[in-house]
Amino acid sequence: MERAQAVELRTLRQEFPVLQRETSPGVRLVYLDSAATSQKPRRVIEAMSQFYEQHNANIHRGVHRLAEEATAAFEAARQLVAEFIGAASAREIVFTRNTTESINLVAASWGRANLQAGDLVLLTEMEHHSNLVPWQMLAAERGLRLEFVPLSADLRLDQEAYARLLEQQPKLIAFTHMSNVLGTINPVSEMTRQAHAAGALVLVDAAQSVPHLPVNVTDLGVDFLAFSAHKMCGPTGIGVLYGRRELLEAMPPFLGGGEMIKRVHLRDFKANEVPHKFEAGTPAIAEAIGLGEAVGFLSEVGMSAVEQHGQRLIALAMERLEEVPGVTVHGPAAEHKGPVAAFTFQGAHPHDIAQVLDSRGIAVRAGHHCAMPLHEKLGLPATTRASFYLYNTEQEIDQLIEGLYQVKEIFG
Ligand code: C6P
Repeated sequence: MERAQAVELRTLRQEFPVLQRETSPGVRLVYLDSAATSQKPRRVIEAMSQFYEQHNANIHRGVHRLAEEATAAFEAARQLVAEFIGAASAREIVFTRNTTESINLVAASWGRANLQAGDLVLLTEMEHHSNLVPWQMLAAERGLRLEFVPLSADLRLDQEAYARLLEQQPKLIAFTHMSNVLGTINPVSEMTRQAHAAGALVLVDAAQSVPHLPVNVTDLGVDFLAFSAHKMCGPTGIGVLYGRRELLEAMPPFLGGGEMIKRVHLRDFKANEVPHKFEAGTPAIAEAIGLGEAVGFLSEVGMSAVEQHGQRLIALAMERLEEVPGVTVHGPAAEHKGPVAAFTFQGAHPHDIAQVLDSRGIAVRAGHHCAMPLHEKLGLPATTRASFYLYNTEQEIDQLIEGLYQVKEIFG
């Protein structure tokens, strides 16, 4: 039985120490910036401290007791991550620093080995800079063509335009599962099926989806999938690249150094097996263990329960935000969105809105959210973004709305 069936999801707040703090005397923190980074439950913090207090050693090197314990804990975390996203094997899980590094790894390794001048890489107009710039860099180096699936009028992806772009036979389509600005959830399974039928591989930026939805790479059929621990109750400094094993095995290494080799001579080397081939140098060991603990926590809560809670919150937030005169929420209808609401407020700059909210203990993000081309497309220099996670409550949405009425009073 999923734990959420026995425990009210909102009581999980108690497990997040930072959510108990005040931002100034008498002002309790209302954290609505989980799309930037989530808060961490006590058990993740404790798992990392416990590692440093009891087991700290480098991994895959020593034969002493601590080195063996550290190696076992690190590899156990990899296994937990593999099971969490439905990968066939832990060998398909490469630990990186974050989503950004995972995408750069594919661009630098698979991209350089497989793409030539004139080849087409398909992206979309709603990508985060992490899934644009690595391809722009590779396109400049290799003479690739980049094309972009446009937005539809309701701020989803234009699927007819996608089908037409596939006729140009791209080598790769790289797109986000869930937009960090619009909240749009893209139909990964269907888009992947079409891409494969057209002969393209698929990379999914799952930085925002793995924290919020059940994601199963085998069911989705994707070739690569990238995400970050810090947005899913885990620590900063560690991310994941899932890659289909035969693809990873055929790819050249990304960074060179210790751990990624089997043998080294003065003039050449033999690369290690996957996934170690892509993990040069001492990795983020405590962070991997923290990620494993976060995965355990989310699995106990149940990702369906996390998804349903997010859907309830975003539906309510959209309804309440749209009642505030002058507020426009940018994104599709709530049923097509994850729990992210980026909005503008007539007469008030997004940074001013964020500052007024901050004075009331409410943390939101203002700016372009690392999606400048998307904001350009929307004709907006910036938006204010409230994002929700499993620890947020309906009462916090009330507090956000009250804060916005204060913004209205101040800025007219
Ligand atoms: N978005 C946000 O506030 P990193 O920084 O590598 O962990 O994740 C990059 C990234 C990639 N794709 C998407 C869809 C993302 O949302 C992010 C991170 C944060 O929206 C920080 S810019």
